[in-house]
Amino acid sequence: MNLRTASSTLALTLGASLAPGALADMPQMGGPMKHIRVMFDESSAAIHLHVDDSISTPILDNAGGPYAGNAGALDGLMHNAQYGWMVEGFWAPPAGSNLWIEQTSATPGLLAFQGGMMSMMGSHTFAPIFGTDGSDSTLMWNGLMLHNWYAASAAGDYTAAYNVYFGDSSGVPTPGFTPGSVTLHWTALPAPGSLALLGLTALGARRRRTN
Ligand SMILES: [Cu+2]
Repeated sequence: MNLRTASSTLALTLGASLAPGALADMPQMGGPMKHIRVMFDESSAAIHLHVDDSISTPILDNAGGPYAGNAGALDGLMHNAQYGWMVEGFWAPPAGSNLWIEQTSATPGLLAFQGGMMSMMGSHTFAPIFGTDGSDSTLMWNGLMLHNWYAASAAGDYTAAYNVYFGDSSGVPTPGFTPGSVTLHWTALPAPGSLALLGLTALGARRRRTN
């Protein structure tokens, strides 16, 4: 091996080992924020949830990684954090109550990890939530914008249903209030640009035309 070949081999090796890790220390949301607005109607004592339908169904994908620190929980999984819980209007839980989010059902294989505000990645713990790894199905929520991470290891369509309710410090519902309900949707795709992605994109376009 002459000197020129040796140095270009070294450059290739460095490039391959540095580029992905250096650029992908923290996972990407996967697209624009898709907010679930959480409103409280005091006159009917009911919580209402509204999903932003202007943003299309989030894609769980395996772009990026391996990730630094706790974000390593997403390594090797397709993932997305576009969905964000967001309080709308000026209201507070009744005295002695907190806001709780409960996952009431989900497609088997859908995993969830605790996030936070996208502008404060340091606040994301990536702790398993909503039944993942034996965690509780409920999550106390402080009302600040919350973008949790969803992940899956198998391609396909996933859904999860949630109630948002007032409860005491251990999650026991506060009597007299109607919870809000919502179902969220994702599609898991193995790799951007792959044949699977092209096929599903074509399928999606066909579905839209027939709707
Ligand atoms: Cu947000």
